[in-house]
Amino acid sequence: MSAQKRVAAIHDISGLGKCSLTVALPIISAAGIETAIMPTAVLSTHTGGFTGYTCRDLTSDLAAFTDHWKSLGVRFDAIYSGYLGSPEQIDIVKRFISTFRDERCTVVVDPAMADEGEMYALFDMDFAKAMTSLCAEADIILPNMTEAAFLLGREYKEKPYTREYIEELLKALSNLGPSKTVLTGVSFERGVIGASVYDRDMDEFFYAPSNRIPGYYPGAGDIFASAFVASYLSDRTLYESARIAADFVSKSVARTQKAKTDPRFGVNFEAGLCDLALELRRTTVKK
Ligand code: PXL
Repeated sequence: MSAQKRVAAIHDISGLGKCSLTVALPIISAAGIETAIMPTAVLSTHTGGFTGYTCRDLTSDLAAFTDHWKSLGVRFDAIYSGYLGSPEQIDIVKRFISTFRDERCTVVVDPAMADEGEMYALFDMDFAKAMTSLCAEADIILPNMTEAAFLLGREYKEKPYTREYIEELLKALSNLGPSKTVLTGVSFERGVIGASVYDRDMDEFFYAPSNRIPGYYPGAGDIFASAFVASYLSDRTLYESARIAADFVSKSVARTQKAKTDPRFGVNFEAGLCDLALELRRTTVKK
């Protein structure tokens, strides 16, 4: 058996509402990959639709976390960052990347900060600028359509999109630095939404479509990104990883819609973990 891979996941812990580390851990673990976690804050819930949540910021612990891990001589097959609380935390993640990056480490940045044309509560355009500079350090970024607009300082456009528009956007995002870009929330026609992928090294575009279920499902982007990381580190290609992640999210949202639960509490991804694990155990050769 080959050595177990290890991911460093840098996100908050939201106690209720299934997002960030509470989805990254189970999804990446289901792929048989070790997940070391650096929690950036502890909240009672995420900020998307709840009021009265608590938030304990852990910024002052993060440099010592990084230094302690370095002293232990560990390495990571991927560094995967998501929701971060401030430009200061973004600087700490940059330092983490420069401390641990090696030739076999993939840096994946999910610039979690906005959706549906709006910034999440607590963020502003200065944060978006700092996030753009973090994306410049990544190998792979996974913005949604709103985050893509804010990263580029452009106006957010509503769906449906044309292929030309999406391909131009993907190239502009790639020009920020990352060689691979996975753009979510891309819809060319009613009833279908998916992820568009651009690999600059190959100059190739792909589209991974799935059924669109109307409504806002907080945490779905984090579930997509975590399933993507799990798949990519399981030696799936960039496109295959986006397809597996899009399918995993779409099934999770469909289950939740069928159960008619309050979407703020997150989607039912747990029921799909066994199938995801089985799919990722099958061996394939990376191109
Ligand atoms: O990426 C989703 C997310 C994660 N963590 C916190 C959030 C959100 C979205 O609102 O508020 C704390």
